[in-house]
Amino acid sequence: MRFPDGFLWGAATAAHQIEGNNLASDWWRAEQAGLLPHASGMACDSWNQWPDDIGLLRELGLNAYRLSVEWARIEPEPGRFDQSALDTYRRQLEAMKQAGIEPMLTLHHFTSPRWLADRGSWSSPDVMPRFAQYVERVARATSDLVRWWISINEPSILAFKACIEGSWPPHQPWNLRGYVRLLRHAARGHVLARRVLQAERSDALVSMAFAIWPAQAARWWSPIDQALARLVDWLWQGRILRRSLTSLDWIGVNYYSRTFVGWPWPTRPLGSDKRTDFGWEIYPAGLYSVLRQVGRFGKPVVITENGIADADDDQRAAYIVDHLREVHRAISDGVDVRGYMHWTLLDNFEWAEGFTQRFGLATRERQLRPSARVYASIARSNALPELAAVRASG
Ligand code: IFM
Repeated sequence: MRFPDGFLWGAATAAHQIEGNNLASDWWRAEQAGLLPHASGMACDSWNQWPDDIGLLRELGLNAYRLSVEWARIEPEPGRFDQSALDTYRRQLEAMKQAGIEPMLTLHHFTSPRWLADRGSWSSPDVMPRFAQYVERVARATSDLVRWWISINEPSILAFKACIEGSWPPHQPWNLRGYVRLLRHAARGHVLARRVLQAERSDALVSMAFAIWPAQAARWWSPIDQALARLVDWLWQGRILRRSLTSLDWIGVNYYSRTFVGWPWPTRPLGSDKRTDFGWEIYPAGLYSVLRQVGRFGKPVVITENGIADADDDQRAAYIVDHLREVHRAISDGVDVRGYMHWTLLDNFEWAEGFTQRFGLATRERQLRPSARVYASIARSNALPELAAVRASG
């Protein structure tokens, strides 16, 4: 089961989750104010220990790394750009290039500068020119080193958590207007970011990373549940993807599991009993169907996130292999999949769950888990081994 030549084998991270001391961000402020159950603190201290992170990628033989730059660090006050922060990111990118690791750079991964939050954050139209200005600074400082870009990570999750559930900054439960505006501004912000990036570097490849949890009818025989599943799919994830299609050079897919929808809303977990520490159902076949679904748009696709909370590492190796089989199946059926970024390199700050959910190929102390070796051997050989061999090797 070989993968195409040049396939990108990587890991993915996000600045707030690993860097530590993200002082000027809306998340930091909310954490300190006790509006969130956990505080990120030093996180994985990657702001200082990034050479070790790159060392891990090298040890694993990965040829790609998806990381994010933090807007709050780069522009801690409106219009004041911190050159030393940009220089730090540049050094990381240079080190990656020297190590033969292709960077994939995310420009916005959930967190925003406090000053932006004070002005209405992504629900205010002011965000769009501000975002474009910030992207321009990042592009000027780094675009010679970066070809693959992600403008915004999982806008639908951000909108849901911030403006429906209200559990994330800016904590606005059932602000439907804010929800719609956030998604609209994210879509427009992406278009502006792409324009800026391609003005700086004409071969820049720009996407968003879309959280795609296929919605399925809780009771397959119920027309109401089926209609609801289609509606949720469309409102929650399909709409922004289709709306942005003409301005996507490729499609970034974050896939973890599926979701069941019905009326009345299902109160107990449905699907199989195979679950992660987070309680998410392990459902590799869903990745195949998502890849087929987005493959129809005829653009290159990258799995920008896929991973498992598994503190004792007894499920991760099989999880990786089972999902990669589905990726391989989609490629064999004609989907132009270019890469796979495993979420995540290190156990990190998992947002409202703090450090309780361990998604890392390595611990915060940078100890690689046994499953990381399985992933490394797949990446090195650019092929999937027989499942039996993987299981036997533990
Ligand atoms: O940790 C997150 C990441 O920031 C965005 N996608 C889902 C991951 C796991 O919950």
